[in-house]
Formats: sequence, structure tokens, C-alpha cells
Amino acid sequence: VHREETDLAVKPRTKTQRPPMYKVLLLNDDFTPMEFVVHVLERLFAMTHAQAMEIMLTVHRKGIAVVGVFSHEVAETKVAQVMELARRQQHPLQCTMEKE
Ligand code: NFA
Repeated sequence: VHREETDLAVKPRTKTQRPPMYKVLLLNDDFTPMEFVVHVLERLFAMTHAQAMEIMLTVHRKGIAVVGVFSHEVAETKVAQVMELARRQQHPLQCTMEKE
């Protein structure tokens, strides 16, 4: 006999909504010094020197790499912080975000 016919409640199981996450992307250029990129990654993304070097070299060789995945608000802040550090030192380094 079915559950409904024996008066047992059916659990309303709506799908749990997870907030969308955003990839922060770093783009290569011909002018920003490698050491500056490594510094930015260590400073703003809490990477070790070895991790920062690895990501920087991936960007340098492939043109782009994901630096991290964050909530919309944190991703926006990270992008703004990278762009501000680059602007202050007059480097053309570009950083952007994309929905995962
Ligand atoms: N391509 C830059 C150079 O040769 C280094 C770089 C790496 C720039 C990653 C931007 C991002 N100086």
C-alpha cells in the first residue's frame, strides 16, 4: 500500500540552491615583470612562493590561468585589488572573473 494512502507525510524535497562561484583569471602580457606577478599572487591569494611561481609560469606559457574560485563578492574584491596594485606600478597586468 502506498505511503499517501496510509497517511504518512511525503517530505517536500526542493533542490538546495548553492550560490554560484566565480573563477578569478589572470591574463598574460609582454610587459608585467614575472616577480611582480609572483608578488601579487603571494600577497592577495595567500600562495607560497612555489605556488605563485607555478601559476605565474602557467599564465606566461598558456596566456591565462585560474588563480582561485570564490563567491561573487570575494572574486570582485580580488580582481579590484589585483588591478589596483598593477595600476599603481603602471603594469598592464589584467585580471578578470567568470562564472564557474
Ligand atoms: N609575460 C610576462 C613576462 O615575460 C610575465 C607575466 C606572467 C605577465 C603572467 C603577466 C602574467 N615578463
